[in-house]
Parts: sequence; structure tokens; C-alpha cells
Amino acid sequence: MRDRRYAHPFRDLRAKLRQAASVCVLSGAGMSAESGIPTFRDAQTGLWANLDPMQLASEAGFRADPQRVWDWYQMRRDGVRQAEPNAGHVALARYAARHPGRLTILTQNVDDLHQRAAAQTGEGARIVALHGSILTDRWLDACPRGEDLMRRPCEPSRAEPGHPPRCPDCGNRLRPGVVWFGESLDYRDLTAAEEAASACDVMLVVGTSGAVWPAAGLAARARHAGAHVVILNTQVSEIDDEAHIVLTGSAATLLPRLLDPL
Ligand code: BV8
Repeated sequence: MRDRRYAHPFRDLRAKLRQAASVCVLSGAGMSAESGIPTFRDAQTGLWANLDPMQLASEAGFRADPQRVWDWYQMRRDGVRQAEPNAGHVALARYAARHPGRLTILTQNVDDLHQRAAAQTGEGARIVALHGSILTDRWLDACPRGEDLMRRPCEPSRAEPGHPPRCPDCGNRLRPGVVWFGESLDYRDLTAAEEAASACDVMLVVGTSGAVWPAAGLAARARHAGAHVVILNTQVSEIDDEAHIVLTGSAATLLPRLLDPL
């Protein structure tokens, strides 16, 4: 089943990409692995290796131990700030700049490496951050003082330092601007993602285990809508069955090889 070998998978795929009016990328943590950002499930190095995602990436986990969760996100934020887009991010950004309006990137990653690569290379791709951004914060609760239009709203930027920071006026706590397990995705992002997946001619699924929903379902949606679905991964993923082609290899190696000639 694995490694549906096409005599010339790259040549055939490039031909399809040349004809494609709309290309969609679904990316996961493997996309940023070669930028030094740990993935989630890689046994030893993965973020989840010895931590329970439900305890850390969930509202209940945050309320149970706000300092532990806040510090864990601070650690990851520092890692993202020190990271640089890799050759895979750059190849996608350059392809998008050469073919404006053709590429939509649906990323599960809360880092900003796709966005930074685009900024360095010239806009071109539409980027949908399905699970939010680790570099933004928002209030945990609705303001306990309620909506009073006469009063200046509580600004996250004015939060007093702490683990987590708190509002000096109402005591509200800050939380990372990510989508936690058990939380719905922003419906605008999910709608945009479903539309892009249904409309694309080719979907490249890059560096995701396909273990988290509803993101994982976007590959099947693209396939059922008639798209040519290609998986790029160093290992077997949970959604390989949705693929027409499975290319084994790393994102920073395969994407430049596939896209730079186009
Ligand atoms: C929701 C932000 C409505 C936070 C994240 C249907 C079925 C089963 C379960 C569910 C379902 N629907 C909903 C659920 C529950 C849950 C879910 O999916 N649970 C899973 C664990 C079973 N989903 C949710 O809760 C979602 N919300 O559905 O709301 C609702 C609400 C209540 C109840 C029902 C419905 C919200 C999900 C979003 C959670 N937030 N991130 C943070 O980052 O801290 S998810 C987070 O984990 C990432 O964003 C990403 O999505 C996921 C990790 O997956 P990957 O990115 O794929 O990374 P992973 O490490 O797993 O794999 C890396 C891959 O890369 C591997 O395959 C590896 O081989 C490969 N690789 C490694 N190196 C390279 C490489 N590939 C190429 N090159 C390399 N160099």
C-alpha cells in the first residue's frame, strides 16, 4: 500500500502542478522540524514525548496549573523566535510568489515560519493558521467587569507581568492565542480551509501525522472533491490512504526538489 511507486513521481507531479489552477498545502509539525522546532509525536524528541497534551494544550489543563502551562508555552515561543524558515517554507513561498493567487497553505503549526518565509520572499500564498498563533495572547475569560462601552476595554498589552500575566484592572489572565484540544477552530478559518480543500486541483500534505481533527479530514475532503492528493512525510501517517502518491522524505528536501523547477 505504502510507496505507490510512480516511475517518475516528481515528473508526473510537476506536470499536474503545472496544469493546476489551485494548489493547497496542508502542513503539520514535520514542516518545521528542520527549523529546529520539535514535532509533537516523534517518540523521543516530540513535545508529547513525556507530557500529556490534554494537560497542557487544553483550557482545563491551564486552569488546573496556569503557571506550568504558561511557562511551557513561553519555552515554545522562545524556540519559535529563534527558529528560521527552512528550505521547505522558502520553496513554498517562492512558488507562491511566482504564481500569485494559486497557493493556499492550511497550517496546523502555531509558529509563524510560513508567514515569515512569505514576508521574505514576496507575498503570494494565502495562509490559514488553523490552530492559531503561539506568538499572540488573549484574555482567558470575558472581562469580569462586563461590557461597559464607557470604560476603556482591558488591553492584553497592559497586562502586568506574571505566569501568566494578569489585567491590572480586572484580574483577568492572559492565555496563548492557540486553539486548545476541545476548543473549536475559528469558523472563518475552518470554512476557508474547507473551501480551499474542496477547490484545489492538487493538495500537498506535508509533515503531518494526520492524528488531529478536523484538520486531518481536509485531505479526504480534497480527494473526494477530485484533487490529486500527495503526502510528503518521513514516515507513515494516519491519512496515507487518502493519497494518490506518497513521497518519503523530509519537507526541506522534497519541496525545493518538487517546486523550484516550476
Ligand atoms: C475540536 C495548538 C470541536 C495548540 C493543536 C474526531 C475524531 C477524533 C478526535 C476528535 C475528532 N474531532 C475532534 C476530536 C478531538 C481533538 C482531536 O483531534 N484529538 C486527537 C488527539 C485524537 N480535536 C480537537 O479537540 C479540535 N477541536 O474538534 O473542536 C470539538 C470540541 C469538543 C469535542 C469535539 C469537537 C482542536 C484540535 C487543535 C488542538 N491544537 N495545536 C498547541 O500547539 O499547543 S493540535 C497540535 O497537535 C498541532 O497544531 C497539530 O495539529 C497536532 C500535531 O500534529 P502534527 O502537526 O501532525 O505533528 P505530529 O508530531 O503528530 O506529526 C509530525 C509528522 O511529521 C509525523 O508524521 C512525522 O513523521 C513527520 N515528520 C517529522 N519530521 C519531518 C516530517 N515530515 C517531513 N519532513 C520532516 N523533516
